[in-house]
Amino acid sequence: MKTAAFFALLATSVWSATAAPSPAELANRKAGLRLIKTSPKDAGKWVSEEDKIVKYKAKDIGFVDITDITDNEVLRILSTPDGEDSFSTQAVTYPTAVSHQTQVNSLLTSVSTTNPTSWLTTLTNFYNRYYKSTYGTQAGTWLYNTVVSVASANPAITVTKFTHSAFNQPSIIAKIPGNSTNLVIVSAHYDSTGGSATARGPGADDNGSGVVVILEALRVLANSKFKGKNTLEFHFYAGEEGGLLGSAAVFANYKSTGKTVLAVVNQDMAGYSPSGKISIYTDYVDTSLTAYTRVVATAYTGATTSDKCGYGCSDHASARSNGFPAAYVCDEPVSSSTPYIHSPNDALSTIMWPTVLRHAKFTLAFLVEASYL
Ligand SMILES: *[C@@H]1O[C@H](CO)[C@@H](O)[C@H](O)[C@H]1NC(C)=O
Ligand SMILES: CC(=O)N[C@H]1CO[C@H](CO)[C@@H](O)[C@@H]1O
Ligand SMILES: [Zn+2]
Repeated sequence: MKTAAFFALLATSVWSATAAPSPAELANRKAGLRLIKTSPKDAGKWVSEEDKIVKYKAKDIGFVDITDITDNEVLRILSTPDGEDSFSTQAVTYPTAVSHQTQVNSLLTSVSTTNPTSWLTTLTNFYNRYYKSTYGTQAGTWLYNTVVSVASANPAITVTKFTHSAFNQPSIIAKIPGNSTNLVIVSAHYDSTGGSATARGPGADDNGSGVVVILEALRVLANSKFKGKNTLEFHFYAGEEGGLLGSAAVFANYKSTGKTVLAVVNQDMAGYSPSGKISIYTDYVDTSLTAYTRVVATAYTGATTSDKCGYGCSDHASARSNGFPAAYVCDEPVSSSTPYIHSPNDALSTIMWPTVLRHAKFTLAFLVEASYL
């Protein structure tokens, strides 16, 4: 109900439908250029695929590729400055304290870095996981097979490939059905770049680490045959480095099919933390869900830090722009985060395994607590 009211409100907003494409736009599209936005105020600029990586990603300039986004409500949110939003979403009241410690603590004893170490070794051994490369597709096949294998401990779990028309790397979604179809989602992207389409890109911290922590949470929940009140989903996105492409398509689909999403917690980098504290970012997110995420992280992993990462910094932006409550959890504030991302040096050897363990435990705790929302 609340969702319908939210979309009705947006429909009457000032954003007006885009006119038919101009000749210049058609020429840009025909030339294979992509339209990217680097801030709410940026109307967009046409750049090549390679420039997206070399001139933006590799320089840590966040952007969203809006070439294929046709939903005017989504475009309006992507053009609204952070903090001016009142469009956040489903009517969810998040608890101010955790309430399932016994169940969570018992499951946490099964979390370890044994499997994450093996998975991250394989992920970083792909030459890169660039979403338009054959390596990126091979990484997708390996990850799909691995998720299927982990999930097979509980036949109730489904694993699907969410395919993308513009590139071969699929997004991958595992689902643990609950008593309700309302969704609680944890996510991470699995593509990587080493600074250009053809560079070596091991992507260990960014973002192989996020992938293995949510996979470890899935492994423990599958082995325990966990079934919650809410349905739990584990999203592994393609094409984040290309401007949040995989997550944009997934959440556009969830919006158009009217899914109820109670929480999306995205992790991008979960393996390098000199401070030893989980960092919960506060810009372009849902404020209430972010507060709840901090409650859970503090209860199960201790003190947290905060930071902001700017426009289009990772896939939570796609959940948010499609009207879903999203939070972003990272391993460290920006200033002390890994110096190696988006380069060939983002290697397995730089991973801090206690950080991976902390994030895997947080992920599992969040899923179990939020399964009761
Ligand atoms: C799910 O439904 C079953 C059957 O009604 C019930 O026994 C169980 O407690 C429910 N689980 C949760 C977490 O609500
Ligand atoms: C390659 C990539 O997507 N890296 C992202 C990892 O996460 C940070 C935010 O913590 C982004 O700034 C990077 O773009
Ligand atoms: Zn990333």
